Amino acid sequence: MKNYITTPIYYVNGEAHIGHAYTTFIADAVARHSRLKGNETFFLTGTDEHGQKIEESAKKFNKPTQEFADEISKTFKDLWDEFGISYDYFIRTTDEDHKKGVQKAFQTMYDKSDIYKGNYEGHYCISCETFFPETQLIDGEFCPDCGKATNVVKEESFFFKLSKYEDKLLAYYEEHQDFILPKSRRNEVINFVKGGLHDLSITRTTFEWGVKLPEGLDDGKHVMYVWLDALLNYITALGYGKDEKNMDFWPANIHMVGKDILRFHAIYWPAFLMSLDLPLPKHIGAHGWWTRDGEKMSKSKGNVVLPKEVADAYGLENLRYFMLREVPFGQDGDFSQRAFIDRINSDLSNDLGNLLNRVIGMSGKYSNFEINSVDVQKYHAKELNEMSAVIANLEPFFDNLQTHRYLEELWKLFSIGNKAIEEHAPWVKMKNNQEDQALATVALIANILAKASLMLNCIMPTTTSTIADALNFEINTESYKDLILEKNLLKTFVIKKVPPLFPRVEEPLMGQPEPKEEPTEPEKPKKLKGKKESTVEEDNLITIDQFFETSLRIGTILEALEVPKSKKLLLLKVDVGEKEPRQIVAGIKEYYSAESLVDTQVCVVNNLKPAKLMGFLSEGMLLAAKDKEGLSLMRPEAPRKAGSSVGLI
Ligand code: ME8
Repeated sequence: MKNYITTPIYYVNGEAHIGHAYTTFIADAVARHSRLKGNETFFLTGTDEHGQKIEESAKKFNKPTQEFADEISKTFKDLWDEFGISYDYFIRTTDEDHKKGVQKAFQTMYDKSDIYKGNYEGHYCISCETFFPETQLIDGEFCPDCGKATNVVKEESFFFKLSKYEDKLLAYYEEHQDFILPKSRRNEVINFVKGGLHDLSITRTTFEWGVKLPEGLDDGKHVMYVWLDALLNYITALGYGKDEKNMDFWPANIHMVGKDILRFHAIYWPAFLMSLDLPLPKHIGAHGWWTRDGEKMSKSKGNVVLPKEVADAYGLENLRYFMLREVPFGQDGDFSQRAFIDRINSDLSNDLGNLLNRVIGMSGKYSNFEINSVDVQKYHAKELNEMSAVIANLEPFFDNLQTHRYLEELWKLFSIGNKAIEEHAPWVKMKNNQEDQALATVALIANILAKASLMLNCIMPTTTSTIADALNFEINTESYKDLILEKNLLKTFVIKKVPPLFPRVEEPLMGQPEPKEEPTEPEKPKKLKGKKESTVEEDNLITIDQFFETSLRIGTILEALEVPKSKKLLLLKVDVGEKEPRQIVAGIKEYYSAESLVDTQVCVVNNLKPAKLMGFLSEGMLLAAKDKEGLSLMRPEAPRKAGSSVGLI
């Protein structure tokens, strides 16, 4: 099967921010997954370089427009290269081949009588490069999309007969229910079309930075409207108007876009294609908007998040994971470092990283890193079935671009693995001379990690390749077929040690650095007599890293209430130094009254998965000591700042 996947082509009026990176990451994941499944795949990205906005930006920087476009286009290309984006072609709308293709399309539509000359009178938003009828403006003047002031435009223009395609478009949406993804966005497009389509002005005369009209129609006055020029990139990149070399990839499987430009892709572009007698793309995927700490990102506010800065601080693949896991496709999402850190620590470090460390540790200890054929099926039929069921349900989430659900489901594999280790306690089996059982558990974990890596590869390509390397297999179409489609297990394998993949992050890594303490001369230790050898039983010991997987914080109780109908539970609001207090449901009602707790301090386990107790969400637990006589909460000896970490000394 041939699959063609595209990102929008980005305007060259500023550098890429995390919004652009998000679209590119999802499209890249779709392209990688398609390739892994053995499909012939063409992935396109590039830059949109014409139009009044770019011409004006170049003027501001006092640069010739082409030189300005060259510079910014290069920053996009360099960033995607540095990020390992697997594009097959990077198109620029200032490429000569593209311009020729656009002229051919214009001529074809003109010959079909879909283009005519008239006069345009109305409002134009330069920032959105969009015409608006007066009825749509805010306060008769401002752009309904970006809120900026519009300009009054009165000029001769060529028009595209968009109105002619109204019924055909509506019929197409009706027949192709999944043309627009998520489906929740369909209605907004349908209502727009039902509201009546005006013919579209597709040339401008008041500036020059655009594609000229085809030879016979060019009078030196008109240049093409930037959106006509831009949308056509999706076919000129395949050779339309030139050698048609890759036109067999058309129609696109998916155009990935932000919700801001859905209308252009779901209305204008299909109408242009109908006019050109070309098939329509199979899907338009419109994702939501990223904000920063709840606010729209803008240069003037100084709150733009630069993807390179984030990737340098937290790791590129952690960023890909976070963005695709955190937000349901189609909905808006907020970029907060706190949420990002929590994802790294809980999903990546605790769940995935921990399982990998455990398999490496156990295989080293039990069998010198080599596992020969063991009967996983015999001892772990239940887990193997659970694993297959999770994997069998995964693909539809990905196909519908619900990457957050896809990853949520995929993570169930790690719970199956971690639970199996607790239940089967292979260290006990080793002690009891049941080595085959212990090794079967290790092999189960290796298989879980191998299969999960194949499914996670499109989102975390390098990380999963490292995991595959540690498990001595390669991620490719054959192994996908073998381990996922045919549901086989790894046979013989040698496990390699790899350094921990997901170091925990304790404090935000971007913004103001924490002040460093001045180093002081260490005091010489006094001579003490102590034990030379440990007598602690070895088997259940943990390393210091394992201890640090638990995040302990000092919390101040702000509010305490009794949970109705519960003998044991109190509902607490606890300040743990975050923006919002945590809600914690604690089983301490028999020992403490609600009132006595307010304004006291406790020690909170801060990185537990939230759970529901009697219908109340609990986002942590408290440390306490309990014996026959009663229960005491663990509290700092003297008051500490809420959020101070409780560690080892
Ligand atoms: O619109 N959150 O280019 P553009 C999420 N050249 N995504 C965001 C975002 C945010 N805050 N900001 C930008 C154009 N994006 C045209 C496209 S296609 C034929 C022509 C992403 O540079 C999102 O994908 O303004 C959005 O649609 C795109 O960048 C707009 O990029």
